[in-house]
Amino acid sequence: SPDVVTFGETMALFMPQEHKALERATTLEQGFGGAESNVAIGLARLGCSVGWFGSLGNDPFGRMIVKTLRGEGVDVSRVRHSDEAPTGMMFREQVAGRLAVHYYRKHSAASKMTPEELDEEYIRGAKLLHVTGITTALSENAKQTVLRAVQVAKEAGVKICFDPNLRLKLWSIEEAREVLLPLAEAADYFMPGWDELKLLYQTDDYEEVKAKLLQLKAVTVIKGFDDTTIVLDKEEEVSVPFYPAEKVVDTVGAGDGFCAGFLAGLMKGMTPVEAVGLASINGSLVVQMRGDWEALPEWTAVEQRMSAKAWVER
Ligand code: KDG
Repeated sequence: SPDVVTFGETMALFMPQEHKALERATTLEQGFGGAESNVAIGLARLGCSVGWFGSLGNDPFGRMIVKTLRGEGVDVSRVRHSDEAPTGMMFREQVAGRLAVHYYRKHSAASKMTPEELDEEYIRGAKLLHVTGITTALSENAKQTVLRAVQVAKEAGVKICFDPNLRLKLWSIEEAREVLLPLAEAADYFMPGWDELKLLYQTDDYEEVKAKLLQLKAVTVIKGFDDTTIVLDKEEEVSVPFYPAEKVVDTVGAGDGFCAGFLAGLMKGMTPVEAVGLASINGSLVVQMRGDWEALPEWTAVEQRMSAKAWVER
């Protein structure tokens, strides 16, 4: 198995050119995105061994996704192509300067994934399993698939990384809490954004949130707390400033790029605080280009930036 294994739903992505609104667009740019495959591409570009799987439709979009991932060096040997259901789709547009996402993913191939389809040996053979809350919001069976994968990993001593990736278009905060908080308890690395934590724990008070997080066994990496990242566990609480972005074009995928950098750091033997340094560079590069993963850097580009690392302070 690859060192890092991840899975979830990856969708075809369509965006109007020149930031037009969808209602008026005549041409759309085609791409794809999915939180977990974004992470997988990020890891592969940083030279890590990584596999992504999920169900795609037996259709042109499914083929585009799997071919591109394969080309990026992601192991796609466990991907399924369904004849029964299509690849999910999403559309993005800028409306009055704000990003709007439209999903066409109900009854998609990915939403039909089941625990029985998991190749458990593939998970057992990895060093780390990465899952996100998006998959658990897709359907009951997709949620069960995540829970089973986490259980398999846990029993085999495979580390678990969990990004809640709260998507309130997919479920309510009450439903989300019930599923995401137990997953945070199962994780070795918990990667929420500060905005997500406020919603999950129903408070804006950092000290209150911190008290909850300290009950977890995980190292928590809080993204986006006053332009810093906080690494928190029972031994330490370290705030790492964001690596500055020269320009911000499209913030979608920043969290995934961050996560890929963090996991790559761990795989390269860094401490969580060091890995956040790498994660922050990765995240800052992603936001400077359109798309979820296109701007993810190769290892050499990150290495150069890391050696000029006066900005990392403990
Ligand atoms: O993190 C980026 C993802 O949100 C995007 O790629 C789409 O996976 C996606 C989702 O379900 O929102």
